[in-house]
Amino acid sequence: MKPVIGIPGNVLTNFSPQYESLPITYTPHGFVDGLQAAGALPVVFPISNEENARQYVKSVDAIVLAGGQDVSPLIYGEEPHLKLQATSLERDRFEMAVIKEAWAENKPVLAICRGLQIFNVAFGGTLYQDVSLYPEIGVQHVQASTPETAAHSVTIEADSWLGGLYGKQAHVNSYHHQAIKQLADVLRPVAWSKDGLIEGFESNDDQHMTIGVQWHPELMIKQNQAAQGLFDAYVQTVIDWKNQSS
Ligand SMILES: [Mn+2]
Repeated sequence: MKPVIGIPGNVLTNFSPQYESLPITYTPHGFVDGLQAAGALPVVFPISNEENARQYVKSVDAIVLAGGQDVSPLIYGEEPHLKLQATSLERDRFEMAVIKEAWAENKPVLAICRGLQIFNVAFGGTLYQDVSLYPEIGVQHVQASTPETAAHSVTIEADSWLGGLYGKQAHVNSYHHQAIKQLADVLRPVAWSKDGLIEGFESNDDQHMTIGVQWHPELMIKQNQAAQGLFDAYVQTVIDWKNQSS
């Protein structure tokens, strides 16, 4: 049996004249391609009431959290700064419920970009609402080059899941104007850009399998072996995790 991996989806409005602006539930296709190529069956969870998160999580073996909107600063107790971009409280609340449920059931989570940010906030962490407001954050984190291009380097903790995959350094793409400020205490940082931002985290304990990356492997799976390799390794980890706990 292939592992089934749930991806909480997003809603696109004003999609195309063809659909007369009918809202569309979706996930970026790179996640589908990356997980299918790795031998998993991805399924999309439409944004839903928090009370449905439990049944959705029970229906899958693991979770992948996708990119998208800014996380609403109301959730971590700040007012929106002028540079805040679009948010969705409905998506934030549903994804936090999915995250909490996956944590309670010890199901693996791979959190990508916004996924890393909402996971951090779900467990009490905070975010920089816009990294351009902080002169000390000097690396270009919203890259001008195309998505399959590696834009900046990250230093990786050797003794970590990501370190086992990438080694001590990797070159990654970067499309985030927000970033982790205070890391949630259930997490440990395992990857950093040269300006000191946390670009990757894992869970602090052995009971949970959580991997967060601030970059977008799903946008470079065709060009970058390590990017598809991350999905391959995650799906293998999900299989091993399931076998070990059953
Ligand atoms: Mn970055």
